[in-house]
Parts: sequence; C-alpha cells; structure tokens
Amino acid sequence: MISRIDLRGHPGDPRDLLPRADLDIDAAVEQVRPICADVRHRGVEALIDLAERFDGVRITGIRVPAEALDTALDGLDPAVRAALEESIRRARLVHRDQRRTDTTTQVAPGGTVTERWIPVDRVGLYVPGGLAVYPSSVVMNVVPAQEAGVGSLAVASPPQAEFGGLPHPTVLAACRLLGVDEVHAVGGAQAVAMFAYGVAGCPRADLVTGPGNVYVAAAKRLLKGVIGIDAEAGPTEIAILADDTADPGYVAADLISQAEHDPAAASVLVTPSEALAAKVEAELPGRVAATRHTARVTEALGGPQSGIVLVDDLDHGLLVVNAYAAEHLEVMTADSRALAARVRNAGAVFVGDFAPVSLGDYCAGSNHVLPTGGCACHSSGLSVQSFLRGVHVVDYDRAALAEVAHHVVALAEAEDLPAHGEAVTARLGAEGGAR
Ligand code: HSO
Ligand code: ZN
Repeated sequence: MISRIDLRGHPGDPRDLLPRADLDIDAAVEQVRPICADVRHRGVEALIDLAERFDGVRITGIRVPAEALDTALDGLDPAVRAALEESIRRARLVHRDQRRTDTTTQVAPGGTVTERWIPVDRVGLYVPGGLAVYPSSVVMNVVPAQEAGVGSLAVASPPQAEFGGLPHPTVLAACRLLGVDEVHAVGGAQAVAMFAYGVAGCPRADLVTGPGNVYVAAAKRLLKGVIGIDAEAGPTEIAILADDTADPGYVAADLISQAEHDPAAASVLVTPSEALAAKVEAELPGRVAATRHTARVTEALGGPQSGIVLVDDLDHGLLVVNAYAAEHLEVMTADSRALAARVRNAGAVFVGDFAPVSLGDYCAGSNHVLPTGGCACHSSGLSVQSFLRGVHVVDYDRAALAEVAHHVVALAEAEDLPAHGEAVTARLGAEGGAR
C-alpha cells in the first residue's frame, strides 16, 4: 500500500533518496502555445470555440451574469454557507495582520528612502472546475488580494455543461459571498491567456493566481513576463514527522486526506519509530477501503512519490523534512512545539495532535496556496505580500546629495560609467560634491 525507505545510517544529504513526483510542465508548454496565441488574436471568439473543444459546451458569452451569482448563493447548502463564512472570517483575521505599513528611513540629513507598498491594479484568479471544485481556494486567493487592497479582481473558472455553461455553482456562490462580481466562464490555459492579453469585457490583468492542472501551469510558464504569476502549483504534498508518541490513526487519516486530492499527490511519513511505521501500515488498508475515493488514494499512497521514511532519530528526521521541504508538514512528537520551531523548510507547519492539514485547508485562518515540489526552501505561500509591490521612493535635498556625491563619482568611475557621476556633479556646480 505504501513503500518504506530506510535512511537509517545515511546521515548525509537525503535529497536524492526521497520520494518525489515530477511533473513535466515543459511538454505541456508546446501544447498550450497555440491556444494562448489563439486567445491573443481572436479574443472572446477563441474562448467560445475553446470552451466547446475542451469543456464540451457551446456558450454565447464568457461573463457570468450577476443574477447567476445571486442564484448560486441562494441555492447554497446553509451548512456550506456557514462554513465558508467562517473560513472567510478567519482568513481575513490572519491576512489583515499581514498588511505592511510604509517605512521611511532617514539615511542622512535631508536624505530619505521610503518603501511604499502598492497593490497591483488588477488580478485574475483561476479556479479549476471538473474533478476539483474548490470554493475554499476561491477564499484563499481572494481574501489576501482584497486585504492587500487590489482594486480590480476577476475570477475565471471553466464552463460546465451540466450547469448550462456556467462555472460550478459553489464557486459562483463563494465569489458572491466574497463580493467578487466579475466572473468569467473560461477554463484551463485559455483563462491564463485571457488574463495575460485581455479580451473584450475582460481587460488584461497584472497578475494571475490560483491552482490548476498541468496546462494551467504550462500557460503560466509560457506567459510569465506578459503577466505576473504566483506559482506553478504541483500535486499536493503532506509530510508528517512523528515519533512513537503519535497516534497511528491520526497519522494514517492525515496521509489519506491529502492523497485524496490526486493520484499524483504525495504522502510521506518520516519517523524514527519502527513501531509507529508498522502501526500506520496496519491502519491504512482498512481506512483506505472505507474512504470514498479509494482508487485515487490507493494510487497516490502506492506511487513512488509517497512512502514511510525511517530515520535514526528526530534530529535526523528534521534534516530529512528540511531537505524535502514539503508543502505541508505536520509534527506529532513528544514535544511537537519545540521540534516545529526548528523546521526551516515547509510551506506550512502543523503542530501537534490537533492541527491536521485539513484544518488549514479550510478553517485555520492560514492560507492553503503553498509552495510544492521542494519550492518551500525558497518560496512562501500566498499572502497579502503576493499582491503588493515594494517601491523605493528616494528623496534627497541638495545638501544630502552633495555629501555623498564623491562616492557616487568614485563608483561611476570604477564602473567606467562617467556620465553617471556627471549627472550628480551637474547639479552641484564648481563647489561640487567633493569633500
Ligand atoms: N490541500 C490543498 C488545498 C485544498 N484542500 C483545497 C481541500 N481543498 C492544497 O493545499
Ligand atoms: Zn487538501
């Protein structure tokens, strides 16, 4: 059901020995290139044709009417509505605290540098449809954008034949709850192209965020530069660092929870305890058989990207999870808090017995759009910061410029760029900046 990888006695860099899926985005780039070009040249007409080809539904326009958003919210199960409202409330609390204030640094008398945090003007958010219908991802993308102060926000999600060519109603209801009124029935790579180039009724955006399949990731790779992107999200990952104090039932349930997303999802347990490994192996088959998505889960747990990794001790385990840099890392050990504080590489860390990843997926207040594929060693999850640019505003008076002029001239000469120095001395006259 899940393989074992024995790293005991291998104290070195474990990176190449760890299970990991690789996603061939480059191959998909060639497939999406003509699609993106088509959207660029034919706009809405191309989007309508592509919807017929990929989503199997002929639509007459891309913009979702306001009444459809209202209808979707009216039809939403009250329990789901209450859950989404609580998810939004908690996410707002956390993301509001992420907002940065501008800082002004007095560098010298009369010389300041202010860092201004300016939200991007317009963001496109892609929300997948089909197999994966994630209103929670609408929350996780929209809340930080709104808290950052982004003025214009549009959502794209694939048209669904069974809903008359509209995106999935729970996605529409989530948009309506969040106050997003610009929603387009556009899916896949063509949605990224629509945001990058703009079409009639959907002006180009500065940034596109949101999860998606390999074609969405490929379109982001292709159009990066034309438009800003968040990340090329890969299949979801959970790593669990646990010792023999952990409850094997919790560990097994959590490994299964993320395996449920995708046959390519990764579930990895890192433990120094043979006893825990054996108990988790014993727990899995019954739980997998009893869960709704048995086939998907079985494939994910059995795949080369998943496994139980045996380590010498918790310090070794820490080395391994830091090398793995999981999207989600749970720590369930005798002193989870102290160990979690030593984690350096993970998209998000879940501490102790009562913080499963699925809490973070929906209702912890944390963001669930996180770096995958080892990118957690250099990247952060989605946050208010993802929607802001820091702009340095340089404000020096004459005296402050004069004081530092000779240094500018010296560096300009050293780089053989004398005109750089002259731009300074031209302002200071004969008495110049030399001091
Ligand atoms: N675990 C996914 C997010 C998600 N889970 C959405 C359920 N719905 C990636 O972090
Ligand atoms: Zn999840």
